[in-house]
Amino acid sequence: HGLLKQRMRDLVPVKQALLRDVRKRYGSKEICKVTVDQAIGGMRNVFALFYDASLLDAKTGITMRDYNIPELQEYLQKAENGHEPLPEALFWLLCTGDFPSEQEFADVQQEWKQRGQLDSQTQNFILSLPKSAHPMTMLSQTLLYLQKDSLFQQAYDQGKVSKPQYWEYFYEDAMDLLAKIPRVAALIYRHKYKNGEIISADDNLDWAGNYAHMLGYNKFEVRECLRGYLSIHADHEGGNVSAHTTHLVGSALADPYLSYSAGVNGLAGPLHGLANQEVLKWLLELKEELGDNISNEKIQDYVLTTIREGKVIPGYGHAVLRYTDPRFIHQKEFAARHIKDDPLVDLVRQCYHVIPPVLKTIGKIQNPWPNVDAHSGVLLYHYGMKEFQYYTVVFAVSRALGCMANLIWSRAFGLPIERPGSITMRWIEEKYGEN
Ligand code: FAM
Repeated sequence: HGLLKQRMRDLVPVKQALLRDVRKRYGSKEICKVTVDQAIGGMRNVFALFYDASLLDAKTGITMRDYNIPELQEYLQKAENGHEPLPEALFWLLCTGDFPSEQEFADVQQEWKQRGQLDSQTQNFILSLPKSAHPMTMLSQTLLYLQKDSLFQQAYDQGKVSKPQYWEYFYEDAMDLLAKIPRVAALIYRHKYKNGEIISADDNLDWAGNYAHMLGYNKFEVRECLRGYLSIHADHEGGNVSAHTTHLVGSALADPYLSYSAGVNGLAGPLHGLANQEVLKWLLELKEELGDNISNEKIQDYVLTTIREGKVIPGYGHAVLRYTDPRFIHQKEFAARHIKDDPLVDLVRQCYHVIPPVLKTIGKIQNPWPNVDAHSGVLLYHYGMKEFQYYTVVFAVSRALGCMANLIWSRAFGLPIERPGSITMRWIEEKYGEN
């Protein structure tokens, strides 16, 4: 077994005892009240999920195991001469709450290399998917294809696994899934856009660097871009659609492949992860219509026209955040360090100044500030990945880290099947009606 599994074996009983204690002491305390408005309005600010690896603050943004994005960038391992955090290190942190030592970090990296091989049937499966399918659909389908390899599912089927062991099987599946997902994602890209010309993995590279390499991008800067990208998108607490879906489906003891395939389907919605492809589309259409050197006033008018047409401004707004997303800032700073004179990157910067005041004038929008998706696409576009339908797949490779860490812990904590109650219109009227 790898060092991470050993560490988890030490940690699981300790944290199980902690949770039992928390439950004993605070189990009957009230977290929040739920109004009829909240039930109808997408459950905003209903705190009814237990999800331990990350927490989102409306003002300051995400913390993963209590560390914010700049701290993660500072403390996690980096590549040689690199500035961006490495996702292998982040996964250790998400699982254990501690930063890995060099040896622990190297061990996860090594394990993912060993587990990452795609056999020829899996490659053929991907290469046989219809090219007209959206890359997110291909990813979800391939995760379902790989489900036959689920050790949890096999052991459960054979009656070999009891509840205290669930997490160990989830762990094995999660590690396999994480090891394979960049290779699956890269092959989907090569199949859909590059005539199926496969680029083999380079075992000297890290997880994210290797993903860049297998996609066909070999500049150090692109690797760095992906290292940062895959780290900052990893987790955003439990209530977002992809994390919540994965968690919910997993609660029925659907294995990690089934659970994450479901999460990926949610991420593929335009109000969630697909927003990053929508941003690029919106920016390119704006440029097409308004040309170069666009004035602030013209952008303002364009924003108002988009909204008048009944569409959203992709990349802006958030269900929880009420200020600029620190993940947006991270990418903006990356661009400032690495990218000079790119008209689209400049346009994103200009939009950052111009769009929020316009959105503020539309009273109903709770958060006029940019989210992570407002920036990520232009970075990939800059480095030559023009196929913006693919961008959410990169998000999905990253989100697997958070979803898998949490899924393992959900089984380790022995959390039950999730089953909230629902109400009808009649129920509301009968309970609160005048007579
Ligand atoms: N452009 C236009 N209208 C917007 C808007 C935007 N960017 N953001 C919110 N609104 C509208 C929203 O559609 C709603 O209108 P109706 O009442 O007519 O339905 C109203 O403002 C109130 O919405 P809210 O309470 O401010 O936001 P929600 O919590 O309902 O929704 C988002 C949050 C993210 C779905 C919403 O802001 C949005 O659609 N943004 C654009 C899509 C996007 O960037 N999604 C990515 C979110 C991201 F962080 C992620 O998941 N990866």
